[in-house]
Amino acid sequence: MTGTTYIQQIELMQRTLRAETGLSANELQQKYLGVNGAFTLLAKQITEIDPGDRKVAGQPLNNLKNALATAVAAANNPSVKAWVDLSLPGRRPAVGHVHPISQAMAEITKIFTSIGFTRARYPEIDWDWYVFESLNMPPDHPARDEWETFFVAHAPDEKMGQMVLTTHTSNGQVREMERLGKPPIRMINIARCYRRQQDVTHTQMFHQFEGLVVDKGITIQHLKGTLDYFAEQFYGPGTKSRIRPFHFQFTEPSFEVDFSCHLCGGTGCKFCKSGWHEVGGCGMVHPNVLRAGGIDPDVYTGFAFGWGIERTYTLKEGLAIDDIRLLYSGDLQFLEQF
Ligand code: FA5
Repeated sequence: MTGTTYIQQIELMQRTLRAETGLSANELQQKYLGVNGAFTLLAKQITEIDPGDRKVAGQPLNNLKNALATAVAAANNPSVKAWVDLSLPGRRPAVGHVHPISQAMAEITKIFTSIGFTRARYPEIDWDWYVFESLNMPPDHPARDEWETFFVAHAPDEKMGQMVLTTHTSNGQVREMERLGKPPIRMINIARCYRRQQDVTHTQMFHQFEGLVVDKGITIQHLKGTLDYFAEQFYGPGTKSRIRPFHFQFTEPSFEVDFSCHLCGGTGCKFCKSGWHEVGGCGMVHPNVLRAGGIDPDVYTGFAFGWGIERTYTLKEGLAIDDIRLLYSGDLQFLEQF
């Protein structure tokens, strides 16, 4: 007999056992596990198989025999009330899937890399220099108050300052300028960020994606074109972007970015503000930031933008999530929907 035929016989016995719903535990013991039982007889036949195949063929027989012996023992144990029904179908193990924010990160990466951006990754625990000072926020500048910062208990560096948990992905701007040495730069930096904030629209740990483009002759038109392209790709055809004057220390001029609401088509509904959603900030890179990255602002210009992924994603069609903390609650009933 071949090993395959032997395994087929075990499978046949398994099917037969499943159909034995009318037998008591003692009858099953006698018919299958006793000295002349089906298992004993099949076990003897293993000597007919090629010795090299015996281990592989014998294992499933032992597994099945042990399962039946356990069930029979349990049924004979007076403390076990319920008879184990071998005919019941097995339980399917839960299969996980990629977290919705990781799905969004993959989608955002694809949208930008398809137009020539390169995905960058920079430290999530970084020096004050990259997070604030090189971004035109000298020590004690009041603009720093906006980033409710977690400081790391680590000896400060003379030039780099203190270590902080990155409050935004803008720390990648000067790092990318240093990495490349000179333009052209087309970076998309996606990372975790941290702030001392917690409510229905804020979490202490969240994600941002940061775009940075620096080259000769870059204007606001390039920025607006990129925002419109992203709006259509991520939210669907017909979605528009709009920029409103704002203030960031590291961009001049600076804007807040809105996308038209794809749920109401921009007419206004309970999910948006008069047809628009606010998603993040953007602007033309401040000359001081270019200088901090070793780039001459008289030769090159650039734009940058930065958005929260949680907010960007929850606005996507059909995902009207009213509390972004749910995303990190570990609640499977919630997460399995995505
Ligand atoms: C910034 O972080 C700027 N670095 C953005 C930027 C980049 C401007 C480049 C100009 C040029 P702001 O603090 O507004 O900006 O945060 C941007 C977005 O991050 C917010 O609109 C929001 O969507 C998200 N965000 C900020 N804090 C939190 C938080 N605690 N939880 C969840 N999302 C947050």
